[in-house]
Amino acid sequence: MKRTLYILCSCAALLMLMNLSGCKPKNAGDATGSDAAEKVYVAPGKYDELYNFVSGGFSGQVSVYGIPSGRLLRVIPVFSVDPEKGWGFSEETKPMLNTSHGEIPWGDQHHLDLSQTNGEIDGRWLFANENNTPRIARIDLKTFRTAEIIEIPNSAGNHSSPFITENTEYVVAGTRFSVPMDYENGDVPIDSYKKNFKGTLSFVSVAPTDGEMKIAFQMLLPGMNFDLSHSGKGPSSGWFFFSCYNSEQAHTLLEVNASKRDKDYILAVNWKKAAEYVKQGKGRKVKANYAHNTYSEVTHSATSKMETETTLIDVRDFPDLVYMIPCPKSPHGCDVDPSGEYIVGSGKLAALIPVFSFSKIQKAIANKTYDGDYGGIPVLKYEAALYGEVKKPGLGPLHTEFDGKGNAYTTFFISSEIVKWNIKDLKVLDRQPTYYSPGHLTIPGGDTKKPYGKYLIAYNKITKDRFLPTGPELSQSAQLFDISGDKMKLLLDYPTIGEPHYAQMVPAELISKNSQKIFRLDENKHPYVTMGEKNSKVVRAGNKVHVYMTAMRSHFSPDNIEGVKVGDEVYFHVTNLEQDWDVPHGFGVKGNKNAELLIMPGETATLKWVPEKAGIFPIYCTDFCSALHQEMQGYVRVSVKESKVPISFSLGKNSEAADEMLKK
Ligand code: RUQ
Ligand code: CUA
Repeated sequence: MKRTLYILCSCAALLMLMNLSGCKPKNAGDATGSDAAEKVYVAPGKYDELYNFVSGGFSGQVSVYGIPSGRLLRVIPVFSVDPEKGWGFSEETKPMLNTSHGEIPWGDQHHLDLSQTNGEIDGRWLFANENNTPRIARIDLKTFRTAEIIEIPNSAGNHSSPFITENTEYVVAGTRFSVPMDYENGDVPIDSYKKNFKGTLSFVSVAPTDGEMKIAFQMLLPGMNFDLSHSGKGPSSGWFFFSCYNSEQAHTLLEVNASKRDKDYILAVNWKKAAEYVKQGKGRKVKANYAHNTYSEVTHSATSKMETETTLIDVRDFPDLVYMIPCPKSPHGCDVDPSGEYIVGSGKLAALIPVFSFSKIQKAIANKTYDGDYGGIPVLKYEAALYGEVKKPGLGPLHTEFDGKGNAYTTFFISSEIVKWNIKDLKVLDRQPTYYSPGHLTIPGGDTKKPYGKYLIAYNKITKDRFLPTGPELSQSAQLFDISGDKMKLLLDYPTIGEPHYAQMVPAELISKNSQKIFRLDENKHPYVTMGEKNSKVVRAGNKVHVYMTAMRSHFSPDNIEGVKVGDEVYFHVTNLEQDWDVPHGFGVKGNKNAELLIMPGETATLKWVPEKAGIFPIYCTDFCSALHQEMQGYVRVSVKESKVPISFSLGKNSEAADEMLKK
């Protein structure tokens, strides 16, 4: 009883500490002077120097900013439906959001990683994780569209994801929540956690040419929480490092019960060896049920396939695959420097930063310098793996990025600052306040072998008074720093979308040169494509009505449709015939319980509509496409169920019957 009380008290103290986030740094943190203004000013018509891809947190989407201006360029729908673009509303995109639980309209998107070749950003794909219903998405940077989503079975709260290996061989997914495995009976008492709950780390292979993802294998580990991860590089290539907390294996009141031990762990995983074992046919095949969704740029349609099996590597059967490195106080960030030698663990509740040495880790493994084991996994002696500690850096370190010039930059949530320190001598070089309580930060290429440096962006969790108030809910704030000099200089504050966690930045050139402008109409293999206006038509098949419609400045063909009946399933398959850059057409139907379509040049998209009452229903283009955009409209006549009105459609003419009627 006394003990519990003590724990609760110390926890209260801890919580107070955590809540100190609002304690305001002294100077107002203004990026003063024309100096800063000049550095972020991108003149009208000029382009930004970098793309910045920002995770959307609970918005489920990814946003794209230009840096240094901080201008929002685009929001890419990924895990959440987006009525603006019809994502998840058009028939073609609905399968992208399919999971083993059925179609899910929302996701919680935390981390992003750009594809790499030889440890450098190659500009091909952007990977995004989803926590809530574990998934990984691949975004094609030619089109800035989500091309693929794979669900991760035997996992819950896919947080340490989607970090990639040096040549994008694998993208990983580590479970935050340990849970009973999908292939077992999960109907167990929650307090049987220690016995029945397991953690998995999934290695998803990425095909080198088309990027297609596949769950190559899953590693089975004792129940605990996996938080973040980064791949080794250079000398540590072939290894992956995962931070883990709740080694206490608590299942309730984690803020107290998972903060008891002085140290949790960083798990070092030899993935190259695991991959070899799998290649040799080792590991156990287990039944699984997970969705694998792909979007085709040829058919402009997604397909969702249910997969049925994964390969499980129980680390207890393969003793040379994983090792645990003690890391103080509930480690969060787990970052590897550009040389691949130093691994930085950031304990959320720690007042120092441990830096581990890959070569020392290897030596400790070779010499079996162990400090017992954890659930059968050898635990290396802390000192044997440690390169050194950054002393008194600040309070509550979370994440670290690198500038490629031998410096590391760490965010501190509790003391609300960014601290620059030298990787070799571990001396603090500079500290700048942030407004307020930063989580992640990003430097262009800051987690690769070759950082571009120059800028740093802090993503702050608390905004308070930084912008004009907008009621109880505020946008989160990003802060851009110039890191080209010895001291970091604040340049710009700007609001973000959703709740950004990790982000990536990359010189614009690498991506803009490949950016696709249109889809070629002659390559459109959509099953309901309409090649040219003369082919437009309306076809009834039972209670289904298929409208083969075209859009061209400034009309739809057909634009008058009759013969639709209440309760019909009407499918508008709209092909945008334009072949010019930046001429999308939109499509909306009055009263439809659905979103619009936004159709790019050369693309076909389908909107489903089930009319519920008879009458005249306008349709129109929703995207201002020409001087006569406001003329781009039409009508659908809906008759009662029993009606005998035949299907008819037209563009630019009256029917003979109508002409007769109007004469009278
Ligand atoms: S987290 S604020 Cu979801 Cu990456 Cu550290
Ligand atoms: Cu087409 Cu407006």
